Amino acid sequence: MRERIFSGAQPTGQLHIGNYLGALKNWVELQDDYESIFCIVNLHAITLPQDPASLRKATLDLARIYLAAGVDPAKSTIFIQSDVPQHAELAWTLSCIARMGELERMTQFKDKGKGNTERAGVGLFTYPILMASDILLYQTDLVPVGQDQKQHLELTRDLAERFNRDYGETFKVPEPYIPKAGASIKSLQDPEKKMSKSDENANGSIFLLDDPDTITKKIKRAVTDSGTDITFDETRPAITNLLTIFQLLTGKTGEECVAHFEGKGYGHFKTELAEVTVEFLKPFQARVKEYDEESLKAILSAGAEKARQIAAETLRSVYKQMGIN
Ligand code: AQP
Repeated sequence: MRERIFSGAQPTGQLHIGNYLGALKNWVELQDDYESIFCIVNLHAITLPQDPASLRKATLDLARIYLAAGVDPAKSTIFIQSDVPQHAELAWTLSCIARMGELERMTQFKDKGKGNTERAGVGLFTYPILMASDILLYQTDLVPVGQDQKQHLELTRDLAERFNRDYGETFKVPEPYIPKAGASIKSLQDPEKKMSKSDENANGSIFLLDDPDTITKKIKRAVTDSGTDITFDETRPAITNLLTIFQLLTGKTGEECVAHFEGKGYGHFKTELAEVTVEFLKPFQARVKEYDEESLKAILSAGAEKARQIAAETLRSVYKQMGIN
């Protein structure tokens, strides 16, 4: 039997090139070798307020993005989280074995709660438990995610190990799959911060559906560091970030990229990066428009059916081990 991967993205805001390079690109590459399950995590989206009509639309639009990125429904299971009620059920169960202290250490809660724990939603606090539930329900071997999810993955492993220890072997303990390059694409406006959908400054992110003009302007306005060489250099995070995007979009090695830009300046580099990005996103954006609502819903409904079978079996054994049912 092939090993299984599970991953997902939230239908919040617009997906950016960081989401693609850190996660989706790897899903597509791994789907030939792994039994693959990809979820649209709409229950995670409501940890922050959402407009209902926009959320409904964004959920289907995200399915279009998965497909346009190359996730193939003939090879992979694609579904919407809320179509499989076991996610929320297992989350409750795991919340009974998770500890306040370990959740309080989650940096994403601190960032998104903006330090205001009095006003922050409880869902934002317990979100990592729902994520653990997503992964453990499918007896997942490998979870391809960006660097920002590493801490949540560690919590998932801790919860699985604790459950197995206290109630008997039930869950597979998953491994993270975090790519060497692209695991944390940075904001074009502040290379100390990750590129983020919820960044108030849209110039920091290249969205997958940005038009060519916007992409070119954003890249031209991207901040640069001191020094002029186009090289990977930890002390120059801005150029390292831009060069990483170039490397991953062209498929060149790091050395090839550096050699390619030897003796050239930022102006030349940015022009070429903008061209490469626009050319990469053009066919992608055309594919996004290919899926009508009916065919999309058929794919998602078949995916949910398959996911429910695996999820129900896991939840049955969890309840049995705990003395429920
Ligand atoms: N900047 C990034 N570089 C590399 N990978 C990234 N991911 C997110 N940002 C980067 C990875 O994308 C996948 C889907 O992310 P998500 O939809 O769960 O949302 P997120 O991690 O919360 O992403 P954002 O863009 O930062 O959204 P907001 O602003 O809403 O928080 C994940 O695998 C993630 O690691």
